[in-house]
Amino acid sequence: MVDNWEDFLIPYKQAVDELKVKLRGIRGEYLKTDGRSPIEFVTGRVKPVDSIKEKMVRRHIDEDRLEEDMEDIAGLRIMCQFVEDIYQVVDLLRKRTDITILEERDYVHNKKPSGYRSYHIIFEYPVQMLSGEKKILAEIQVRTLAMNFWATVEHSLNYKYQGEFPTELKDRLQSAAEAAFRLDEEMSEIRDELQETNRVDDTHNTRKPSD
Ligand code: 0O2
Repeated sequence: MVDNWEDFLIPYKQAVDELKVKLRGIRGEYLKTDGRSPIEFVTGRVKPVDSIKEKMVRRHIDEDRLEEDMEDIAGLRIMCQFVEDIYQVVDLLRKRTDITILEERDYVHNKKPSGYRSYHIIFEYPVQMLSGEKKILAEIQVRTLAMNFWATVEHSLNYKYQGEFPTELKDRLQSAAEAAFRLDEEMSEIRDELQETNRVDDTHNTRKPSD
């Protein structure tokens, strides 16, 4: 049983705070070296106690098994401009030595029935406590700005409808999710074309007049 929720959540809060700094640091480093970053912005939160309790009921998680069975008490989100950036960020996370990835769920190319898309990474993270090292479970969701827009709005509507959307609304949300994904694809194509144009221009500009 959890005697004191505030105490129970201390390592999770520590992990979220540390990881926000680290991930924002990567963005800064990218901007300095490449002029652009696959990470647009980072958010993080500790799951509110009410949501933990609600999820314990929904997923039949025993309070004694919370640390092992609830993976997203500490949650980070990384927002990217392009779908390709998501995979660049995932690769980067795979190489880090301060996190141990336990599971990856690619809901970007395997969307959920609701239409939801994101790349989820479940990992173990060591937090240095007064009592010594404590390994906690945490989740990072990596998504585009368009995926984040859809998920944010859908989540707030979900709250209102308690997950029981009328069929028509469910269908419209699914097609809105597809529209968001088409927007992502279109933006990637525009970027590719611009890069190709710049590449051709550069080639012409570097040719000597006699060429
Ligand atoms: P919150 O409030 O964001 O913390 P389950 O929750 O059972 O569906 P599971 O297997 O625990 O899913 O993990 P999954 O599906 O990999 O990730 C669950 C989290 O992904 C959710 O956390 C949401 O953050 C997000 N998510 C998954 N599906 C949807 C969706 O259809 N719409 C939106 N907006 N977000 C989704 P929580 O704890 O449910 O909620």
